[in-house]
Amino acid sequence: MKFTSGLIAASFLASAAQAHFTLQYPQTRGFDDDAEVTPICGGFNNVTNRTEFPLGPAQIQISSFHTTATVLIEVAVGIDNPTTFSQFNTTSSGTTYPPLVGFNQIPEGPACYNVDISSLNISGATNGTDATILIIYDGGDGTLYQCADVTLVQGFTVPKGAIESNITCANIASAPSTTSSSSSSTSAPTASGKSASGSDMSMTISSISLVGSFLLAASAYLL
Ligand SMILES: [Cu+2]
Repeated sequence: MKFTSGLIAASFLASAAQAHFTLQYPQTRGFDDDAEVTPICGGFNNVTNRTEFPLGPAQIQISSFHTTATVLIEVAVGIDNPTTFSQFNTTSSGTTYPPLVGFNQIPEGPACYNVDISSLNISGATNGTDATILIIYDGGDGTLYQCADVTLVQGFTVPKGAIESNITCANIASAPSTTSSSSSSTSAPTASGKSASGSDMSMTISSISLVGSFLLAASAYLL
């Protein structure tokens, strides 16, 4: 991966006609590339389908179509159709819990995460509880959203074939706090070997863009 001026150009010129990212598993509430910028669920405001999802160990897979992107995955539990960011990462009684995946930076291609909702010890997250998983994504052309509506099922495991078999799912520790931009992942994939002279600048621009784009999302934790 090279951070050259091409990356900057790509960030500004990325066409809405090209996919930003897709959600492979669990099943998305809906995907509309042009509406993906619309909070909080990428233009899909109503729950139309709910699939079973493990209450325990599970995987979430997306496919990313930007050279580099940052991913944040949150869950709302016990709410039929969350409509605001403040309904994520917090119980009905106001207790906060961390995101499933906190500000993970990824290269282009598939990205898979091991998650375990039961490990968050969310009161009210039991067998049969409704939940909505929210993927927030920034590939440099705006903050994008997709949701997946699920029912948490004890003992359920991700069906074979739901996750691409040739990829490794990452164990990403949820960020304990997102009140500071310093908590976001800064471990960007570095230019292998020689880096172009514009590397530092494009990285800086990229970082500024990411921090700005995620401020709204991050503020949800503070509410
Ligand atoms: Cu995009």
